[in-house]
Amino acid sequence: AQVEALKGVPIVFVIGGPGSGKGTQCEKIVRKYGFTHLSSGDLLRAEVASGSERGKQLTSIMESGALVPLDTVLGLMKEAMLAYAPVSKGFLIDGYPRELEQGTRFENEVAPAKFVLCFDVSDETMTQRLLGRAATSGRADDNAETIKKRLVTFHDLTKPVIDHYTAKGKVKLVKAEGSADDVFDMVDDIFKKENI
Ligand code: B4P
Repeated sequence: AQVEALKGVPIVFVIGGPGSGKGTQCEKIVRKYGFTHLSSGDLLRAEVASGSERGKQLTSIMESGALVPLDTVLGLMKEAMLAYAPVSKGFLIDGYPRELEQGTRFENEVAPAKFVLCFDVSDETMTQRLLGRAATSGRADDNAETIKKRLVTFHDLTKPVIDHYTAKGKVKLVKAEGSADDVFDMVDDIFKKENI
């Protein structure tokens, strides 16, 4: 059953490879449109930082560049959405779904997504951006070896998600090689056209 409190609230999935600019663009969307931004990666890192039992197993998975188990991510996402549901104008679900089943389970158990915002960037550019972020992020997964594995995970598991929603006519594809501001101009056009 879907979540009653989320009926009628617009939900946008934001996907793309590691370092494709998901988090960066979501911040800009929030500034202009006031959506609630929920990043699966941020939720997982917060869970790790909390020192919880659930968090303990996550660090090594994230360091390996693999996906954490679906039930963990979906559980965290659902909890956060319920907490914000009474005040939210809409949700940006950033970094999710990363595999097909994440999308199906979310749409069955939470609510359907209005559309899927998808950032298209070459592996070379993603690698450069993440290596750039490594200098300041302190993130265990921003290193050359893990980045390579994250790209493999993206091509193997997340590309099929993009194909699936493209076939359903739900994907808004953004070529995101340019500067963050240039990319946002394209994102903004999409949000305007969708009347959000
Ligand atoms: P995430 O936290 O989602 O990490 P990410 O893919 O690197 O995206 P992020 O949003 O942080 O970076 P952005 O592109 O904005 O995932 C980390 C890990 O968590 C995964 O590997 C996985 O293990 C786990 N995980 C997360 N979600 C999961 C799920 N649903 N299921 C299972 N496991 C999950 O920015 C990157 C850098 O590029 C920044 O430094 C930024 O400043 C720069 N940048 C952005 N746009 C730019 C532009 N246009 N030009 C120049 N630089 C730009």
